[in-house]
Order: sequence, then C-alpha cells, then structure tokens
Amino acid sequence: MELKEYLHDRSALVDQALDHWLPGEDLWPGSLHQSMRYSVFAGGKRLRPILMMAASEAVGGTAQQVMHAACAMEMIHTYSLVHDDLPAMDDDDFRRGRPTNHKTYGEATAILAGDALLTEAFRLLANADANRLIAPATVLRVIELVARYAGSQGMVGGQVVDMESEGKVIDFPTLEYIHTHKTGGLILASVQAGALLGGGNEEQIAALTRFGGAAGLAFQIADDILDVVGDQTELGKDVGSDQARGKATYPALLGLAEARQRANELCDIAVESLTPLGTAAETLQLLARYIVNRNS
Ligand code: GRG
Repeated sequence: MELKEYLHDRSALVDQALDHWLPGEDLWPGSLHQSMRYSVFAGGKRLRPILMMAASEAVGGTAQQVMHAACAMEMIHTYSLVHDDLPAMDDDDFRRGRPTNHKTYGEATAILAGDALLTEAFRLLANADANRLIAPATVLRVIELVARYAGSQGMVGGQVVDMESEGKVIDFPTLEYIHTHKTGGLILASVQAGALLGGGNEEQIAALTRFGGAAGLAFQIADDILDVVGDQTELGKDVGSDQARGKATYPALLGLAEARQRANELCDIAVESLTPLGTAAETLQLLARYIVNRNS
C-alpha cells in the first residue's frame, strides 16, 4: 500500500474510534464536550496513532489491537496542544487551521477540556484489553510508559524547560533535552506501546525503541525547520513564531543546512534500526522519511 493511502486509511480508522469513544456534544456538560471535540476533530495528521499501528503491524500485531491506546495518545497530544496555545503559555490564535480552543470557548473551558482529554485518555488506556486480545500485565506496562513520557519527566518537563529557556542562550544538551522530552517522548511512547500491544518480543521492542527515539527527535527538528520555511496555510498555524518568541531551535543554534542534515541523519538511524524487523517494517521506514520531509 502507498504511504498516502495508508495515512488516509489509518487516520479514518482513528477518527471513527475517537468519535465512538469521546463523549457526545449533547452530553451534559455540552460546552466541555464540544470544546474537547472541537480540538480533537480539527484535522490533525494522527501521526502518533498511525505510528502505533504501524509498530504493532511491524511485530505481527494489528491496527485494531492498539486502537484504544492509539486514540488515548491522540487525546493526550491534543490536550498538550490546547494547553500549549493558552495565553499563559504560547498564546497562539491558530491551530490546525482554525482559531485555538481558548479563542473559541474561553480560557477556563480550554483548560478543562485539556484536563478532561488527558483524564479520558487514561480511562481508554485502562480498557485496552477490552477485546481480551491483550494481557492485563501488558496494559499496565503501557499505562506506565505513557504516564512516564507524558508527565514531569517527559512532555510536561520538556515544556517547562522550553518555557524557562525563552529569550535565553541555551546550550545544545538543553535544546536536545527540550526536543526529546517535549515532543520526542510521545512519539517514542507511541512506537513502544505499539510494539508491546502488538506482541513484540524484547529484540523487536529494543529495535523499535531505537527507531522511536530517532524518529521523535527528527520530527521536532523538522518542526523547527517548518517554522522557518513552512507555509502558513499548509501548517494551519502561524510560522516564524519560534524566532519571534526567542525560542531555541535547531536552525537557530546550528543554521538551516546543518539542522536539515541532522534531521536526515536521524531518519537514517531510524530506518537502520528497523533491520531486525525485515519487510514487516516497510511502512515504518516510509513514515520515518515522511516525518522529515512533510510540509505540515
Ligand atoms: C502543555 C503539557 C504541555 C505540553 C506542550 C507538544 C507541546 C508540549 C507543545 C506543542 C508546541 C509545538 C507546536 C511543538 C512542536 C511539535 C508539535 C507537537 C507539533 C504538532 O504536532 P503535529 O504536527 O500536529 O503532529 P497535528 O495537528 O498534525 O496533530
């Protein structure tokens, strides 16, 4: 299957499942559920759930086997975007091509919608064995790893260091800490969760851990580059905002050419990591290339 077709099919599966599991807009309190759905269905690429499905398939599992966890990951990702856009953080007006959540529903509802998405995500994760295809011990391992990568030593920690570094000159290890924690962690967690839920053995999990680490960092470097050279309409958000805020980025620290080279090197590392998985990992190879070459 071509990557374009794969992305289209898998993101349709995720949308269908999210629609099924998210509380309906008319369920009390409607304003909260509308706000949650507004940001979840604003047209994201569904990259993290798709990586989770492809990782499961690469170890002999299925997309369906990871659907609860895949939707949970998208809900956690969406909560992080809603909170990141708040006036207290990046104070952004546009996200995923439409006004940000707090611009539409107000700040308090946006905060609570993010809180509810995070909480509902863990409810979904706890139900990951609902179809009795997954051992409860594996579900617990996945819950622990998602919490670890999303929490204070993961995404939230990365966000704090990012905020505290604004307008300052930071060194390269600090920049790498921000990138691997703020963004890379959820990507790595998605791949690892896919490998675990798909029934991967320890060798396969180790290979996919190397893949997820490299792909996660490459994703954020590509994001930094898009903030410099990307198209606002295709991205669905403002460009040039990193520089305007005095954020440390790969292009700011290394220059555009070296940042591109680093993203490509990481992509090669990610692809090489897949060797033990053979042809079953072909989709993940294509996804690694897509992560660094995407326009949005
Ligand atoms: C608020 C706890 C908390 C964390 C925020 C993820 C994050 C941490 C901030 C987002 C800021 C940002 C734009 C980072 C760049 C990387 C990133 C997460 C881009 C958006 O991800 P995509 O491209 O978005 O996968 P879509 O909309 O396609 O899902």
